[in-house]
Amino acid sequence: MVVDKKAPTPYCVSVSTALMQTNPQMVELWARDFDKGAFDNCTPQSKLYFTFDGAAPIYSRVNEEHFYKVVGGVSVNATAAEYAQGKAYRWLPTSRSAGFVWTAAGDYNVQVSVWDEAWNTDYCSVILSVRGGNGSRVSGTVATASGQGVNDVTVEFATNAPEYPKASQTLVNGTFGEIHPNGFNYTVTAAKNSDYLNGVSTLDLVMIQRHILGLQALDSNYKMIAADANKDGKVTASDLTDLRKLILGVTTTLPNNTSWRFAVAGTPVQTSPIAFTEAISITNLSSEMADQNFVAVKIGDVNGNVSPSVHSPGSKQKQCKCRNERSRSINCSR
Ligand SMILES: [Ca+2]
Ligand SMILES: [Ca+2]
Ligand SMILES: [Ca+2]
Repeated sequence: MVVDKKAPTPYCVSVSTALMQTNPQMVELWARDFDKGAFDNCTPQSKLYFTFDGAAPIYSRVNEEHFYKVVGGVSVNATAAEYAQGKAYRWLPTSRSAGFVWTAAGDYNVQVSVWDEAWNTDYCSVILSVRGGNGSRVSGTVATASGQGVNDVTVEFATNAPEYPKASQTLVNGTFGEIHPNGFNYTVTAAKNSDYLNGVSTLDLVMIQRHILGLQALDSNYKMIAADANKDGKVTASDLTDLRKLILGVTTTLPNNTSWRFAVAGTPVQTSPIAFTEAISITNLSSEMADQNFVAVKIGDVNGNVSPSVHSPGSKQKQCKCRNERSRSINCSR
């Protein structure tokens, strides 16, 4: 039997975050939020424990969630109220990490302790920068080029803070709007990847074919994005192949593309190759920002008959199967 007497090697990262808009304002962070790849000679990384200030959870309760504090060098039970005031720790066995609450803005020296399964420990010191809880609302609309709002689009805000990225869904009219902490840079993206067949028919194939043959060019750059089914930056016969398989029911998705793509409204779409801006960049959010809009492009639909408020992914195909139980799927997908 080998006894592990060597402490883990901590590897930590400083963190910036903001107070949440709660009353009273607070932010809860997990010791693991500061980990950047600590390792040990015996314990695998996924089995390491993380706490603050060298304070271990109550050993007999290590497999249950509990609040604890250190009194005279010993970990003892604490209350949720003490935790909310930043006077105790919370142990979460599922993440093998302690949590702690900060209730005021400021820069803090934080000691993150890493423990192996033999309870050897070492720590690293990092700086936590907690910013004031003031936030600003960022809002916009996701709509097709013809102005129809698209619902259930996932709008994601990313920034360098542990509680991010954060995502929300657009409402039935395609709008989104949420308060985010000031003082951060954000990258905002939109995504929707359901119901590939929505709005895609043989008429679209005909129009794309006429474009490829030079008989009638697609008359908007957004239509070029829609026609580029295999997402290779150009509109060719390969796109027709992928779309035809979709229409015939041979495939239910496009192998190289999502069902929707989103361009930042008001930014140019280049067509050779097809290229466009897919993320909104916000620098140092400091005040309300409205009209952060995206243009939604349904891949494969160049004549614009997509239904922008289809809720459940694949609902059309399901209905179709019921109606055509005895017939081939080729009949039902039109
Ligand atoms: Ca060890
Ligand atoms: Ca293509
Ligand atoms: Ca169409």
